[in-house]
Amino acid sequence: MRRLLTFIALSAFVPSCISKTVTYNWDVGWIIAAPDGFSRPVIAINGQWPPPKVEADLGDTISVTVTNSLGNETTGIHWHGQFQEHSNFMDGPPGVTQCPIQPGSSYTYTFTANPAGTYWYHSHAPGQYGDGLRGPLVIHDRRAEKELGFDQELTLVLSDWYHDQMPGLLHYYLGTKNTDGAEPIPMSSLINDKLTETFDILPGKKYMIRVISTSALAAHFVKFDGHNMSVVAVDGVQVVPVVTDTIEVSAGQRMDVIITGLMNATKNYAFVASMDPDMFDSVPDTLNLNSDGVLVYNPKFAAPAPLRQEDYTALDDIGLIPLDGQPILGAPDQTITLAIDFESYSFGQRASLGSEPYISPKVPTIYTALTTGQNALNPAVYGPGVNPFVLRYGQVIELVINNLDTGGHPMHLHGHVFQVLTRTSTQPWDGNTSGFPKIPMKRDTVKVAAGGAIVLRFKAENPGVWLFHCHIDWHVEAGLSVTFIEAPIHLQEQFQHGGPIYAANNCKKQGIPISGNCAGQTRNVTDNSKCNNVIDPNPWGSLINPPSSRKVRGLMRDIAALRV
Ligand SMILES: *[C@@H]1O[C@H](CO)[C@@H](O)[C@H](O)[C@H]1NC(C)=O
Ligand SMILES: *[C@@H]1O[C@H](CO)[C@@H](O)[C@H](O)[C@H]1NC(C)=O
Ligand SMILES: *[C@@H]1O[C@H](CO)[C@@H](O)[C@H](O)[C@H]1NC(C)=O
Ligand SMILES: *[C@@H]1O[C@H](CO)[C@@H](O)[C@H](O)[C@H]1NC(C)=O
Ligand SMILES: *[C@@H]1O[C@H](CO)[C@@H](O)[C@H](O)[C@H]1NC(C)=O
Ligand SMILES: [Cu+2]
Repeated sequence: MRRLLTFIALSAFVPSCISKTVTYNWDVGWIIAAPDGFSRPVIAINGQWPPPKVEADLGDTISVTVTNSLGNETTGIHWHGQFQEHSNFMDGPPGVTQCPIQPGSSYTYTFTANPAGTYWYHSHAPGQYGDGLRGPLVIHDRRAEKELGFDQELTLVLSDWYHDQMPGLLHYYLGTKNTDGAEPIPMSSLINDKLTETFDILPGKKYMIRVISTSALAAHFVKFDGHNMSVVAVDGVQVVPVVTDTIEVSAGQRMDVIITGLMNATKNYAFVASMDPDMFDSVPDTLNLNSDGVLVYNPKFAAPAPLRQEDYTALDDIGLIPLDGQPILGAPDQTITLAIDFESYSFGQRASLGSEPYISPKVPTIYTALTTGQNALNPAVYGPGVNPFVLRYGQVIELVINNLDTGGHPMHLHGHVFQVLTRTSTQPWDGNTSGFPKIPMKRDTVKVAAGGAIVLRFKAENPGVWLFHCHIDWHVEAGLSVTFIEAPIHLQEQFQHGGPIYAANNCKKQGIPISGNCAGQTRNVTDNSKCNNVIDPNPWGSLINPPSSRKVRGLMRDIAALRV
C-alpha cells in the first residue's frame, strides 16, 4: 500500500488543528485467497487481501485514486456513511453519481472525512463487494475519543463468505432455476477475514471495539463470555452508553463497544460472532454459523470452550439515545411511503421498494439533475426505473417503510443519518405518532422486521442524488432501491461546471451521455419513453463478458450442488 500524507491549510471542521490530506493509490485486481481454507479468486487492493483499513481525522481530505485492473468487471467505490457534502460525485454508485470505472481506467475519490466514527468502504458496482472489495474506514475525532477514555482500539470486521463468485451466484439467484427465491447461503462466517480471532487483553484496560458488518446477507450476533459490552456508538452516531451482553449487527451496520479487562482473570474467555440462521432458507450441516474468538489474558491459560448463542436475542437499538441530544424533527413536509416486496417474473424473481424494481438509467442520475434546469424538480426526467423522489431543500422528510416480506431488511440511506421514530414487528404502521421518542435514535442503516414497519425522519439539507436501499446485496441486485434527488437546484449551484472533468471524461470514453434526461434526451426532458424501462432478465452484476451458455450450465450445476 502506497500512502502519502500531505499537509494543507486549516479546515473549517477543526479550526485549532492542522487538517491534512490522506492520499491512497489503489490498484484493484484479482488475487487468490483462502480465508476459510478454500482457495478462490478475490478482489484485492494493491495485491493485498484483506484490503487495507482507511484512516483519517475528522475534517481531513481523503483522496483515493482507484485504478481498475480487474480485466473482466467494472467498479465504483462507496464510502458508507460519509456525508459527501458538496462532493456528491464521490459517493460511488455507478449509474447514480458516476459512470462505472472500466478495466484500465481510474477515478479519484476526494472528499472531506465527515462524520467521525466507524465506517467502511465497499464496491457499489453490481454484486461486487461479496467478492472481497470492502474494508474498514475509521474517522477519528480525537477529542470525542479522549472523552470515551479507552486505552486501545480494535476492529472486528464481520462477513458471510461464499466460495462461488458473485456474478454466477447473482445470475442463479435472479434466474428461473431459483424456484424458491432463496438467497445463496454462505459457506463460512468470517471475523477479520479469517475463521478465528484472538485479542490480547490486559487487566483493567478499556478496549474500544469497532464492529463492522460487511456481510452480503447475514446479520451477526456478537457476545463475549464474562464481559459486558458498553455500546457507545451506532453507525458513527455516539450514544449514551448502554451495557449489554449481546449485539446484533446487520449487513452494512457498525457498532462501537467498550469492554474492560477483568482484574484477576484466571482463564481466557471466548467470544463469538454468529450468523443469524433465520436469514437462511436452510442451514446445511456443513455450515458453521459461528466465528470464534478468544480474549487472551495469558497465553499459558487453556483455550476456552467455544461460546454459542442461546436464543439470538440482542440489545434493541431503537432505545439508544444519541449523545448530541438532537430532538425529534418537526412534522414532515413530505411523507414517502414505501413497501418492500418481492415479485416473480417469467425470467426470475425481483424485489421492489418503489413501484417497480430499480433499473439503472442510461444517464447517471446526477447528470440528469445537473443538466435539466428547473425540470430537475420533476421526477419524470429521471425515469420511473430509478424510482425517483425529489426532495426540496430544507424539507423534513418522513419515510414510512412497510415490509410485506417474510424476512427482515437492513435499509441504508446514502449521505445522511436518519432518526428512527418507531419500529413495528408484525404489522404496517398505523399512523400513531404518540409513541415517538423526544430524542430518537439515529443511524444510517436500520433493520425493518419481517412483516413490520419503520418510520424515519431526516432533513433535506445535503443537496445530492442519494440511494436508499436494502443492504442485503442480493436484494439490491434484485431491485430493492429508490433514488432521492435532494435539492437539485442547489446541487446545480454546487456544480456549475458539471462536476470533475475526469468524471465527465470517464463517461464520454464509454459513450455514456452526461446531459439530458434518463435517456440522454435534451429537447423534451419530460419524455422518458426512451429510458431504460425494462428489467435485465439475465444479470451478471459488473461482469463485462458473461460466460458462454455451455459454461453457464456447468456453473448452475455447481451452484445447485452446493446448495443441497
Ligand atoms: C474474472 O477474472 C479473474 C481473473 O482472471 C478470474 O479469477 C475470475 O474468475 C473472473 N470472474 C468471472 C466471473 O469470470
Ligand atoms: C453485566 O451487566 C449485568 C447487568 O448490569 C450485571 O449484572 C453483571 O454482573 C455484569 N457482568 C460483568 C461480568 O460485569
Ligand atoms: C485482584 O488481586 C489483587 C492481588 O493480587 C487483590 O488485591 C485485588 O483485590 C483483586 N481484585 C479483585 C477485583 O478481585
Ligand atoms: C397510540 O400509541 C400509544 C402508545 O404508543 C397508545 O397508548 C395509544 O393507545 C395509541 N393510540 C391508538 C389510537 O392506537
Ligand atoms: C414532451 O413529452 C411529454 C411526455 O411524453 C409529452 O406529454 C409532451 O407533449 C412533450 N412536449 C413536447 C413539447 O413535445
Ligand atoms: Cu433486503
